[in-house]
Amino acid sequence: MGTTRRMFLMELGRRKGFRVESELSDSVTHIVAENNSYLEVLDWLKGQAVADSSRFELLDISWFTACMEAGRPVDSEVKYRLMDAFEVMAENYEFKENEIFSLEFLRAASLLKSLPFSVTRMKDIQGLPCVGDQVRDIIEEIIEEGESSRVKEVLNDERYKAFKQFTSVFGVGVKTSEKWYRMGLRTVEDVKADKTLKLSKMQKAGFLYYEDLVSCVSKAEADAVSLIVKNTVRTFLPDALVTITGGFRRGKNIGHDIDFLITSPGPGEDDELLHKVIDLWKKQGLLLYCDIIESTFVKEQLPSRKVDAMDHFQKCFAILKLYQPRVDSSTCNTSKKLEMAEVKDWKAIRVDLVITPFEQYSYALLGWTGSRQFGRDLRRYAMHERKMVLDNHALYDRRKRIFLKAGSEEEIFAHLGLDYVEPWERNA
Ligand code: DCT
Ligand code: MG
Repeated sequence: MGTTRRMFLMELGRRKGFRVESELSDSVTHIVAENNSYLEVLDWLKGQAVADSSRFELLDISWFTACMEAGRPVDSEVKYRLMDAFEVMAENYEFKENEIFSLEFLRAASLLKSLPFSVTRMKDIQGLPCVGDQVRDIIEEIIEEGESSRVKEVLNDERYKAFKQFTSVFGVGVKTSEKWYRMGLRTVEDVKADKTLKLSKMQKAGFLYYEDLVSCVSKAEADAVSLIVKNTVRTFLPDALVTITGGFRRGKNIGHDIDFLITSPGPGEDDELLHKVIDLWKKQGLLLYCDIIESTFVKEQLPSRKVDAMDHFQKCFAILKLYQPRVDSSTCNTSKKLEMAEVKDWKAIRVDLVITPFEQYSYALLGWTGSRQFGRDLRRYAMHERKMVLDNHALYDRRKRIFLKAGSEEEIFAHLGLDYVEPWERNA
């Protein structure tokens, strides 16, 4: 993996009390790789001067992230190899815009995550939902051979590898990737080097801050940004409610961005708040990029019936400059001080701000907390089992033809006739 990402993950591991080495030595117990197959890592190991390579556990990055989430080493069994395989398959189908197959694998990954036991034999998955033929085949291969030929094929596929790189850039989706791939481009470097390409403002920022943005956001960084957002919002609106949503609210320790929901119990709505916040950050030199989208909400409009519809809130997709604490320079000599002055002391962080009217806040909170899959299934449940339409703004009872008000997430679950599900239980 890239240097910045590796440094970031190593630092994260150390902060969680893990011992992380960058060189292979006899003290190493687990080897973590990203975007490499089991065989590739084995090949690499052969080239290293170690007496006995069988004592290492070879693991994928998904195992490492699971450990960071749990705060301890988790069982390194077939489960993580399977989840990783499913993620690769789902992603590859997403790149091919085959939503049905992509969902099949995402659901299978969720199912595995929620299983209270480990899968070691085919018998373990008997009778489970969400296990279609494709999923079954891969489980069988991995249980029997330790890896899947189909997944390996995808990982080595030229198109998959190129799309994986392209879509890792902020502002680049499947459509743009397709275009670049057809032009013969294969890597992020290829795109950067091609001066004839017309990039959007978003993509330009994506390339400019690429290293920082792919390295992920830690919980500590999320907390630091949260303080900045709260302080800025409250200078303009002292009683505003600012809540972290997305993966961090679900208890995740790392994320690709930080999502915030902002509302105010006071009378009237302030369309200007978001603009004031952004202007202040601009003045303070903290704003690296921003795209403000105005509200398109129409009063009394029925909730969207599409499970993946965008909501209508006023929002802003931004990149903020987060200054990072650095070593005290007062004890350094002059040349060291000069050297430190040149070192970048900030990190670019993706931040989403969403402004919601107070009476829609609980629905917005439920929607923006995610996970995407949890939200999608909750909407499907509402529609098919309750004849209700749920989106990020409201819940509408189609039989009674009324909107159901909710002052908390608990009330929304109650309207749906479901037991309350805590945010950290919504990861699958
Ligand atoms: N969401 C939504 N409408 C959107 C975008 C997102 O309702 N237009 C919901 C779905 C999940 C949640 O908001 C947060 O979205 P992400 O930030 O994409 O996901 P995440 O779960 O926070 O994961 P990550 O760690 O990758 O940010
Ligand atoms: Mg997020």
